[in-house]
Formats: sequence, C-alpha cells, structure tokens
Amino acid sequence: MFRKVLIANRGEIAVRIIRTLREMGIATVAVYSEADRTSLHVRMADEAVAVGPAPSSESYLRTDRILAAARERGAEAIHPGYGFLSENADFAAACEDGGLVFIGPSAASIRMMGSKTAARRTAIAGGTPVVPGTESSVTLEEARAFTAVHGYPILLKAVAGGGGKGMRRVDRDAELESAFRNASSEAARSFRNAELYIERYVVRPRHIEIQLLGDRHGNMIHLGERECSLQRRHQKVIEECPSPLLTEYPEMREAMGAAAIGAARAAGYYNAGTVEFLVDPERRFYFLEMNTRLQVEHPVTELVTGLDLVRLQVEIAAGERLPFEQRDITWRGAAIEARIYAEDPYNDFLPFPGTLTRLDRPLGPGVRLDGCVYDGWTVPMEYDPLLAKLAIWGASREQARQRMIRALREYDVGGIRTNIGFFRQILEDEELRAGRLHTGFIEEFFERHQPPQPPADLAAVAALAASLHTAARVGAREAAPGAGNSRHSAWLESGRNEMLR
Ligand code: MV4
Repeated sequence: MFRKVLIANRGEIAVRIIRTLREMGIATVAVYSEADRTSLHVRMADEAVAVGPAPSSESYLRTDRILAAARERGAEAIHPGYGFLSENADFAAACEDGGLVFIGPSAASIRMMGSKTAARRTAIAGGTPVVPGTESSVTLEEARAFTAVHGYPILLKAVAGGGGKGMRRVDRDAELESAFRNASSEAARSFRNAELYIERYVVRPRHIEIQLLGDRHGNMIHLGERECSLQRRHQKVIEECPSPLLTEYPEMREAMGAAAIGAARAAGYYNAGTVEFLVDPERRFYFLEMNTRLQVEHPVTELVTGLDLVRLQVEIAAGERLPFEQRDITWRGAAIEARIYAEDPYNDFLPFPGTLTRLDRPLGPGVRLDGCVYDGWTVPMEYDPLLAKLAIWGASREQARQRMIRALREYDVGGIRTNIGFFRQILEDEELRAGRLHTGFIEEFFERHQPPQPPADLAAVAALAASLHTAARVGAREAAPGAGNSRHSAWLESGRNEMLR
C-alpha cells in the first residue's frame, strides 16, 4: 500500500479524501492556491504545498506544479477528486510516465469516454443501448439528411461536450441551421472542438446513473444506481439512492447494472466510474455518457451499500483485487444528498461568497456532513461555492426525507446566503414525496411554488418573531395543553434563533 498520497483538489472532496487516507494510515499532501491558504483541506493534511495564484488555470490545473509537488514530497500516488484534472487523460498519462500512480482509470479509458461519439461506439460494442443518433460527428448537410429519415425532435450535442454546453434541441427544419451554428461555435469556445453529433431528443427523461467498481485484474461489479433527475441548468441539486423508479421496478437495476458493466468492459475500465443513463417515460433506458472519476454524489451510494469508495479506489490503484463479488453487494435503506451552496436560490442561484459569521451543523441519527467550512472562514470567490454535502440515511425513503428536513432545520449558516431554505421547500413538495421525478422538475417546481420572502431587517424581524413566538406559545398552551410548538413557522424559528444569540 502507498505510504503517502497527494490530493490534487480542494474543498469538501479534498477533505473527504484526506479522511479516508488518514483512516488507512497513509500520509497526505495537500496542494493549495493563494485563495485557499486558510482552507480546511490545508489544515487537515499532513503537509501542504502552494501551487500558484487563485485562478485554477494557474494552480489546481497546473500539472507541472502538482507533479513537482508530489515528487518533492515523496508521494507515490495522486488522487484527483472530481473536476479539475480528474478527467484529464494527459494528466493521468503524465502521472504514470513520471512513476506516480493516478488513482483512477487508465489514460486510454479517460480519453475514450471523453469523446462522446467514441463513448457511444464503445457502449454499442459493449451491448449497451444508446439513444438513436449518429455514431460520428456530422456536418449541417448530414444533420439535414438524418432528420429527413428520423424526424424531430433532435438534440445536437458537442463531441467533446458534457454538462450541457454546446447542446441544442431542434424541433423543426427551420431551426436546424441556426441551432447547428450556435451549438458548434459554443462547442468551439468551450472545448476548442466544434464537432457536433445528433441524438433523438428524449422527452421528460429521468437521469439515473450506475456506480461501477473494477479492479486491474478484470473484475467488475456495480453498486446500484443514483437518481439524479433533480437538476438545474445541468447542475445536480438532490441525489438519492435507490431511485424511486427502480424500487418500483427492481429488475431494471439488474438490466442497467449489466448494461453499465458492458460499456465499461468495452473501454477496458478499472477503478471507480459511473455510467449515466436517460430513462424515458416508457422506462426504456439509454447510455448517455460515462464519468471516469469519483462523483460528487458518491456518499449516497456509500450510505446504502456501507462501502467506502475512496478506500476502494486507493486499494484498486495499489493493485489489489476487489474484496467482494457482485452477490456480496446489498443495499440497505435509502439515502438523499443535498448540495449546500453559498448562493441565493431566489435570485437566480447567484453565487453568494462571503465570511461565515455563524455555523450550526446538523447532527444526530443518519446524518453525514461532508464539508469544508468552519466558523469565520471566507468562502473564496474563485471557485464553485459548494460548502458541504448533507447526506442522510433512513430505513426508508420517507424516513430519509423526514430526517433531511429535520437536519436542514438544525443547519444554520450566518453571514452568507445558502440554498438550505430552498431544500426544505423542495423536500416538502408532494411530487418529490411521491417520487415522481424528471429533469424538468425544478423548473416546474418554481411554477408551482412562491419563494419565501427573505427577511429585510433581521433585528426587527427577530423582535417581532420573538413576540409572536411568545404569543403563539401562550395561545398553544391555552388551546391545547401539552401540544407544544412543533408547528411554528420558519419565521418564528429564525427569529427565535436570533434572539437566543
Ligand atoms: C439528453 C436529453 C434528452 N435527450 N439527450 C443534459 C446534460 C448532458 N449530459 C445530457 N443532457 C441531456 N441529454 C437526449 N438524447 C436531455 C438532457 C438533459 C438532462 C439530462 C440529465 C439531467 C438533466 C437534464 C436537463 C436537461 C436536459
């Protein structure tokens, strides 16, 4: 096993990786930019190396400085986390060329899945169903020919894409040319590759992904699915395991698991990876893409399977065999994860970095909090303002949902805006409770619900809330002795919390 590992990342995922490495008795080397001098991952690691100024292009994406830091400090392996260099095939290759182990798949697998058309061809070779479309990039004329045969709606997608950039839905001939040009120039700007391919547009799909784990000896298993249909502008908002749909149709889990393994085997895949599927309203599923990294939402899989995916990644990278087989994997209960962001959900989710003046964390049964913040820390403006992931386990989905609402009520962050209140609203939603999820859910949610008005003057509100609270308590005692105050509003609760301080 490795004695020392460098973590080429920041924020909550760097902290999460350091925790497992510490449990394994492996020394840790953090890297950090000037903006992250005081960040938690730097404090928690055994050693830390500065790799450059705040912009990630000058620090967390600088392969040369990161490799130099690993060599200088005697690290034997590099964990890339997610984002940054995690799906950079050249970086994976540079690690191996420099005698360092990249904790992830081979550079060849990353490269293959990085091209969405190559990924589709690989999936087809592995016997995995893909959305009907083209197997290579197309010209505008070829796009016209495709729609003449297959009709509309279609989705133009960037070959080098992912994350929705360079993607355009087209519903009729008249729109095709301008959509093609727009998508192509957006792809060129985002990925320095203007190539587009075509898929049939799947209407109101669910997004369900399968977690895979393979060792370097040819063994591969799946760890079930995550339901990731709740997204906003291609950013996941809530993830859960299991998917309410597959709880209803468990035979789909086996079929999707086998399909995911087929695609990954065709890519010669090892380490942890995720195959994303679209599921249409008739419950047909289609390969969408493969993520060749640990994912943000991996904790829900960990909570339900009882496994530590980072530990397994490290063991696999060190050449060990998978310590179990498919039949040993069991799923217990249900888990839901909420991504807690410094942002204003009622002002177009604008990032809201700043200094934390107060931090009360949720605790208690079934609560897991993967965070990177502490009281007094300033959230840097330069990066994704993810503060923490609140992952909740319950014996059932409904228990996990109720527990999540309880935990969100305990969660109190001051000094910045967060999406905590928004999650409380979403988790109370009847459609969510019923498990009727699809990728248009969040948009429709905003049509169904009015945003709660944020308090304008906290001090005045606190005073008012306190007096209302007292009145309500007296009223409640008189109306129903012993009924307590469990039905008080969020207003009263926030006012009371203010007063207690
Ligand atoms: C699709 C689709 C419908 N049909 N492909 C969005 C991000 C990218 N990874 C793939 N995406 C989609 N691909 C076909 N053929 C709808 C989406 C999509 C979506 C997918 C998953 C989660 C949220 C989404 C929101 C809008 C569109």
